[in-house]
Amino acid sequence: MRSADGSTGIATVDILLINPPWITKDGNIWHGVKSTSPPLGLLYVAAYAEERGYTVHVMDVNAEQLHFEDIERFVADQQPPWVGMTAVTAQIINTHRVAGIIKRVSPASKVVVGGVHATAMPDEVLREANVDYVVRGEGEIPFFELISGKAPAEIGGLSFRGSNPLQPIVHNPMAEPITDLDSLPTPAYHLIRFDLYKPAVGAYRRLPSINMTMTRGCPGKCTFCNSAETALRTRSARHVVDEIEKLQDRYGIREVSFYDDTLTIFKPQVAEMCDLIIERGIDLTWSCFARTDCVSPPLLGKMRAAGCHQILFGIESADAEILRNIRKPIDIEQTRKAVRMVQDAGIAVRAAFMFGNPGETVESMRRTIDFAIDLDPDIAIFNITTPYPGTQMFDWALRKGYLRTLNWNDYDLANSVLELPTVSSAEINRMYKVAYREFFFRPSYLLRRLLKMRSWDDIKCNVRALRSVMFTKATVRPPSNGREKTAGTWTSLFGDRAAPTPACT
Ligand code: B12
Ligand code: SF4
Repeated sequence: MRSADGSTGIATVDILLINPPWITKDGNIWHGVKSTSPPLGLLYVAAYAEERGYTVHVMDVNAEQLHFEDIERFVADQQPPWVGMTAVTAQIINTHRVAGIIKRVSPASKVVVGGVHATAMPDEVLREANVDYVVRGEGEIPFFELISGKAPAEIGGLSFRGSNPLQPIVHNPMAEPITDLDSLPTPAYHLIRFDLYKPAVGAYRRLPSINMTMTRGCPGKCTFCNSAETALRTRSARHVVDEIEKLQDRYGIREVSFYDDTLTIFKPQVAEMCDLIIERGIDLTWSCFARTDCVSPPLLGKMRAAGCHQILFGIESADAEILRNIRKPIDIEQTRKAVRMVQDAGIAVRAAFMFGNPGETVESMRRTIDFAIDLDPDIAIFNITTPYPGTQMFDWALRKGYLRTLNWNDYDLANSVLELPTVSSAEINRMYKVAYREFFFRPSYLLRRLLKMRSWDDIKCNVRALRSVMFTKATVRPPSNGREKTAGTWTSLFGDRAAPTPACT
């Protein structure tokens, strides 16, 4: 490893990690809602390498509002031997653009891409010559092994261009999932500027806020989700609470957004975490994601007492047939009960719904909107179904010829990229707008929001959120050429549709 040297053109960092630019388009509901969270995956990879003696620099292009020229200047000046980038699908086109810049101004830098899109589409990512390696799945160990000189052929989860013309891209078997999550260091939050981050409007109570995870993986089988059937593991409650205290000492954090897929899947550990927060008198507010079949009144009581103020449930649809199609067959009466249970415990509910799932019709979307209004969660989020690469839904849609576009910039949940035989994209987009307007512009809802405002910041946030709802519009892309349109039968799309929902431990 090289020592630090301040002079131009000599690397002062061993590794540059970049969160590439995220596209923001008019019409995306996130447009105008200024929020961004620390790139947790990159910070885990960074911390693991730092702990082993490497110097790391993180550029979060979105939070720092950097331009391509800023990246170019930094890379030209620093010539970092290793550059790692993370990407969800909607970032991958920009990731390649950044990779091109890196190779142009620092040809010796090795470019590694990880994250959910690279994991799903390693061949595609490596077809671009500017990318040298793809790390599939958890990145800490494979990335460290790569930079420390282990032979690529021996690194679990690594994909790279090999020398065999018959097999130009080599995909090593996946690395074993990290079982002892307590062995991982705290994400390298010290490498980012805390003041630049803020969760989405309505999703937090206090600042500074931080995102963290207790668990990894999800046993759910949802066809639209990249987390489906991934190895489920948890950190110990003590490890999480120690980390919270450390972050409070270092950065004065007052709020945590738990970004676990379903935090409450490990009920005993979450209960223990709450007990520890209460016992140690930690002043904290926090939120998390959960499933409506993974909460119970005693747990919710503890969560509330430990500072939980909001839970996000992915409810998706009010139509039982659609819920079966997407392999999330939770009974809507159970959902109704869970929402009441959470609200009775004094915790707010943020409910997420999807439009445009297999089997969707105008009537089913109407039912979903009516259900959302009747359920009356504190906040609702409506998304347009997007079949991401790596999901069952993507494979199915590709097979059936239902994808309107393979331009990944359009895979941002505010575009209709699926063309279904049961409903047109135009109808989906229309109902998407109707949903936002009908849900948020109810006088009773507006009054409730108004009464909850406590500060000037609250008012500003709410006005921004309402403005963005008012101007929400989804985009319809023209169908891609040669797309084969076949009518599907919705009853046997994903095999075991009525698979049992995952049991909470
Ligand atoms: C929390 C969350 C959010 C939060 C915060 C995102 C953030 N910036 O932190 C919010 C709500 C803001 C959000 C927004 C979006 N999200 Co989101 N989100 C998640 C969620 C639930 C957890 C992310 C997380 O923190 N994971 C924990 C970290 C540790 O895991 P990780 O990022 O995967 O990183 C590990 C590996 O992937 C790898 N790795 C990652 N990067 C790199 C880089 C290198 C170099 C290496 C070697 C390895 C490596 O190593 C890491 C450590 O092991 C995931 C689902 C999931 N379980 O991952 C969805 C998920 C990532 N989100 C998704 C989507 C679609 C979005 C949005 C596009 C939605 C929208 N329209 O706005 C935006 C995109 C915003 C953006 N630019 O990131 C999809 C992505 C699907 C896809 N193929 O694109 C996911 C997978 C959910 C799903 N549908 O299945 N999201
Ligand atoms: S329960 Fe949530 S995180 Fe798990 S597979 Fe389904 S949508 Fe994904």
